[in-house]
Formats: sequence, structure tokens, C-alpha cells
Amino acid sequence: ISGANLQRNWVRIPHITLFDEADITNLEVLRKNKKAQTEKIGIKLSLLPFLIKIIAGALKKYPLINSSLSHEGENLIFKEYVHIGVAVDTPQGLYVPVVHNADQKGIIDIAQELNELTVKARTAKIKADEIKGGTFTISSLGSLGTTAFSPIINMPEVGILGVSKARIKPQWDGKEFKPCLMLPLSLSLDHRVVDGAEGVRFLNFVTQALQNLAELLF
Ligand code: CAO
Repeated sequence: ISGANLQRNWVRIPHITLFDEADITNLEVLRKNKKAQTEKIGIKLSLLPFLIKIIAGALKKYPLINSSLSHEGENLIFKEYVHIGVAVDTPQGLYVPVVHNADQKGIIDIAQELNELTVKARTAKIKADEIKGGTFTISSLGSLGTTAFSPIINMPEVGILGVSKARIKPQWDGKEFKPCLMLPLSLSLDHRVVDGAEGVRFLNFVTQALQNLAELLF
């Protein structure tokens, strides 16, 4: 099923992929502190729930990237909800469970839901309605490696964010180089719907939010 869908999406969607990096040095400190607390209640707090929350906010601000093209390609459909799909690598292949209404959930709730969905996907217990209705997808290979990749859009969505491995890199602050944890992001968009300029504005919002706003989300 994945093979046929990937082939269709690759052939029918004119992809544009934008690349950027976010400084997540502060976010990682915050995540590690919170992670120690959430582990006590059995919740694994990775970077992904933060990303899901920030992307959900960004999609509310940039609704074009949360839209889809009608079947004939003549009309744009704007969604009044934000459902984020997350690509999960399983022994049975790639699954994309969906965190529904991610914009209305807190980071800890998203983390718990993501943990449960991942276990269900990996044990082949996921239900049909848990893999349906996504409006945008995140595909994270960050725990494995890569500096960048071109993720394939999941039709009828118009955007997908690829996440690669964060690494310490020197960043110039105007006076000196500082070691910062830089997270590579790859945003693929359906170019029939979204132009590169809007994509860059969206990506700028996401990288700024990752750099500055983490503290406000709790
Ligand atoms: N950079 C550096 N390290 C990262 C990272 C990143 N972007 N993302 C995760 N990590 C590290 C973290 O250190 C984390 O450990 P700690 O929390 O203890 O510090 C560790 O990786 C474990 O991450 P994880 O993989 O267990 O959890 P996750 O929430 O990051 O990802 C899931 C969950 C389900 C998305 C992931 O396991 C997975 O299946 N990814 C594959 C996606 C995929 O195949 N996409 C398709 C690509 S095209 O075919």
C-alpha cells in the first residue's frame, strides 16, 4: 500500500524542498529537565512532541500549508482542524499514525499519545481511524542520523517536514563563535499550492519558535 501511494505522490505532486536549521540548544536543556519528570509518570519526552506543538501553531498561522487540493485540482480546501501525522518505522514497514487536533493539546498529552500510537503501530495494533485524516506530516530520522533528506508528501496533504540529526555546530553571535545544537529541517511542499516564499516564511516561524518560544509552551 505504501509503495503504490509513494509512487503516486512522487509522480503527481511537483515537490519543492526547503532546508534550514534551528538552534535547539535551550530547548534541549528544557526537554532534558522535563524528561526526568515525565519519566516518573511513564512518558518518554522526545523532541517530537515539541515539534508537533510548534508545527500545529505554525499551521494555524499559515493555513495554506494546512490545506489540500480537491480531487480535480481545481479548488483549495482549507481545514479548520490540525491533525499531524508522524511517520513511524516498524517491522511491517512505514506507518503514519495521526495526532488529531494537535493544536488543542499540551506537549505532555501529545507525548503520551505519540508513545501509545508508536507502540500500537509497531505491534500491528493500530486502528484505521488512528492513521486517517492527517493534514500535515512530520517524518523524523533524527535518532538515526542524516544531515538532510527530501520527504515525499502524503496526498492530499500539501506539506511534510523531515527532521534530521541535531549536531553541535559553531554559531557566530556577532562577537564570537558559540557551540549550539543545530536541528536540520527539510520542508517539502506541493508547489501547485504553496510558493517557495510562503514556505520560507513558515519555516522561519518554526525555527524561531524552536529557538525562542519553548518556555512559553508549558
Ligand atoms: N537529533 C538528535 N537526536 C535525536 C533526534 C534528533 N532530531 N531525535 C531523536 N533523537 C535522539 C534522542 O536523543 C532520543 O533519546 P533521548 O530522548 O533519550 O535523548 C533518541 O534519539 C530516541 O528517539 P526515538 O526515535 O525513540 O523517539 P523520537 O520521538 O525521536 O521518534 C519515531 C519516534 C517513532 C518517529 C521514530 O522512532 C521513527 O520511527 N522514525 C522513523 C521515521 C521514518 O522512517 N520516516 C520515513 C523516512 S522516508 O522513508
